[in-house]
Formats: sequence, structure tokens, C-alpha cells
Amino acid sequence: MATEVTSEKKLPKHLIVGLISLCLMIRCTGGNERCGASIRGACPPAWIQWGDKCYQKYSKNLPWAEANQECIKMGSVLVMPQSQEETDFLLKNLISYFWINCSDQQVEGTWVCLDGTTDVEYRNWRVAEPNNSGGGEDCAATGESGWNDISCDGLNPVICKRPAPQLHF
Ligand SMILES: *[C@@H]1O[C@H](CO)[C@@H](O)[C@H](O)[C@H]1NC(C)=O
Ligand SMILES: *[C@@H]1O[C@H](CO)[C@@H](O)[C@H](O)[C@H]1NC(C)=O
Ligand SMILES: [Ca+2]
Ligand SMILES: [Ca+2]
Repeated sequence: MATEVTSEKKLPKHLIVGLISLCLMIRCTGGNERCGASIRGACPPAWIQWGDKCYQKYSKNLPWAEANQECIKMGSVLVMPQSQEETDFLLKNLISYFWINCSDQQVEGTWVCLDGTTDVEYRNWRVAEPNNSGGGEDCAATGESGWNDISCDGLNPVICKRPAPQLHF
């Protein structure tokens, strides 16, 4: 009798865990940017969280290539927002202007934007940009009014990004 009661109580728990993992799987495989959003405060200290990503503003302004290197040294990547929503969060919470990991250094006019290893299709160029002004603008930065191509050598604010720790069942 007693064992029956215990197993009756246990079963729903397993079902709930099963359902939660199933929901997460569906949301994640559905390409939902925020599938890991249920864990709050999961980012390491000094990193702020949005969905399943953690961000930190670097202490100094850097040229674009150095920004890339410094983020990698911190076990992260130079930020490349995948949506306007993500951009707005960063503009509001971290800094009003920053480098993004988007450049046409390889082939002039062909912009390659990578969030880690993910190819990002989202674009938000300002009116009349990118204009490759002076023939030497191969790196992009974003602000309130959108993206601009600028010289990769300029010193600009840096945001590094890393994935938030994920839930495992
Ligand atoms: C940034 O994007 C470039 C391609 O434009 C890529 O080679 C590089 O690995 C990316 N950097 C990081 C830190 O993801
Ligand atoms: C091209 O972009 C630069 C900034 O990158 C800006 O200063 C300049 O005014 C722009 N030129 C035109 C013709 O839009
Ligand atoms: Ca260019
Ligand atoms: Ca420009």
C-alpha cells in the first residue's frame, strides 16, 4: 500500500520534467532565440543576460580586430545582434554605440556578419549606408539610428557575448 502511494506521487513529477524538456526542445529547435530564457541570473558575475545570451561591455574602446581578439580571450565573441530587439536591449542597458561583428574586409561590398559561428541575416543600415566612405570603411558599428560602415582602425566601444549556461534535464 505504502509503495503504491509513493510511486503514484513520483509519476507526475517525471511527467512534468518530461513535458518541460519537450517544450524546451520544441522551442529551441523552432529557432527560438530565447529558449534558455527560463534561467535567471545564470550569467557569470559582471555579465548581463538577455534570453540565452550573456553580455559584457569591455573596459576600453578598441579597433575592430582587437575587439574580436579581446572577446575571444574572455571566452566570448564580439557581439553580432540577430534582431532589432536584441540591439535595443544592448543600446538601452550597456552602451549607445558599439562595434558589431560584421565586415566586408574580404570582399568589398559583401558583408559577412557572424554571431559566433552563426551567419546573421538581420541588417539595419542607416539611410545611405554602407557607403565605404573614402574607400576604406570595412567594419560596422551600430547606434540608435542603425548601422554605419566605418574604418576598422577607429576606437569604439566593445560588447562581448557568450551563451548563457543551459538547463539540462
Ligand atoms: C567575426 O566575424 C568574422 C567574419 O567577418 C569572423 O572571421 C570572426 O571569427 C568573427 N569573430 C568572432 C569572435 O566570432
Ligand atoms: C558616408 O559615411 C560616413 C561615415 O561612415 C559619413 O561621415 C559620410 O557623411 C557618409 N557620406 C555620404 C555621402 O553619405
Ligand atoms: Ca567596405
Ligand atoms: Ca559609412
